[in-house]
Amino acid sequence: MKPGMALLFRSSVDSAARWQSELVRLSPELDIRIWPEFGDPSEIDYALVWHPETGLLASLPNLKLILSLGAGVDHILGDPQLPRGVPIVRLVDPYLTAAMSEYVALQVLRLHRQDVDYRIQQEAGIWRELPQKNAGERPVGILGLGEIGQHAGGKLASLGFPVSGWSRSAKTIAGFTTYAGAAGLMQMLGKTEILVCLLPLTSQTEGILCARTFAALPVGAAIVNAGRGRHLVEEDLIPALDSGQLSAAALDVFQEEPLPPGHPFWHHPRVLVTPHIAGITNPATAAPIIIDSIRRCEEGRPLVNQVDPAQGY
Ligand code: NDP
Ligand code: OXD
Repeated sequence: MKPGMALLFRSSVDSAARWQSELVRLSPELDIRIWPEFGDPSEIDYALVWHPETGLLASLPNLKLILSLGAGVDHILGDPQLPRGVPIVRLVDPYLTAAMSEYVALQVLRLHRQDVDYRIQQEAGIWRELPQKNAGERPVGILGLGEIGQHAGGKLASLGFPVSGWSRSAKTIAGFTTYAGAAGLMQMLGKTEILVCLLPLTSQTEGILCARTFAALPVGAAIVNAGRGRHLVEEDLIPALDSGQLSAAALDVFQEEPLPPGHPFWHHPRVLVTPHIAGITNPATAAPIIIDSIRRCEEGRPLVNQVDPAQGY
């Protein structure tokens, strides 16, 4: 890499020191500038970001490449001042993917084994056996068959769950039943007892977890949302849980993060809340991927995992 290349690091998570040491170890010639004290904006070649503030990227006139600190890029594409000609790459890291699959497997098993009901029974001191199926009798449907959806689906299939998945483009994946398009979604929902959302947030997918979707699931189905908070129409969830249409929801992402104090999800007995930790970016495994993208850009080689802003992911 040419000496003097400058990278702006901006994250809402306090991880700058770890990132700096990983990046410098791999590429000592890279000049890392930590937001907000990053000097002359015209000197910045690369921006490695999570939730950059509106206009930050547009203020960098010589920016060559935007690198997302996460797999999702809605936090970048949502900036109305985003400089449109600058390529964006998202993070695809097997470590992150494996973490997401662990989260999905955990929540699907909890929902399948009626952990929510047993927690409620324990609170009340009730010793009662509930009828229980085996995994092979509990169909799981995954919204989004990308890097994470396919990996998580593979883990669930290895646990014995019949796995279906839904994507934008039609696919054939060994061991999965696959669906695409609006009609495909309705077909999959009708056969899904646990619905897992692993979609990117786009104008097409926003609000997909809504009353209409819940009504298309069999009575007593459960949902897992590890995509983005805006996939869920939050006000539709509690009525679906209270009516018994849904039996439980495991949520890792929310419209407002942190989830505000007093939000009904905090205390609803059938909602499992985690603080956006399903897949935490790991600087040690992600830094080599970031450096590879920068080297590709410097050398004029094709980028990998480049985002298509027109599709929104
Ligand atoms: P990918 O881009 O690899 O996969 C996205 C999948 O969604 C693809 O299968 C794509 O279809 C499908 N899709 C997109 N739009 C539509 C649509 N309109 N209709 C049907 N299917 C659609 O993404 P990843 O698997 O790497 O990541 C998925 C998301 O997971 C991220 O965008 C992020 O929001 C979330 N995430 C959450 C984390 C957490 O900690 N909670 C951590 C990491 C990621 P096709 O295959 O046809 O393109
Ligand atoms: C991601 C995330 O998109 O952490 O990687 O949510």
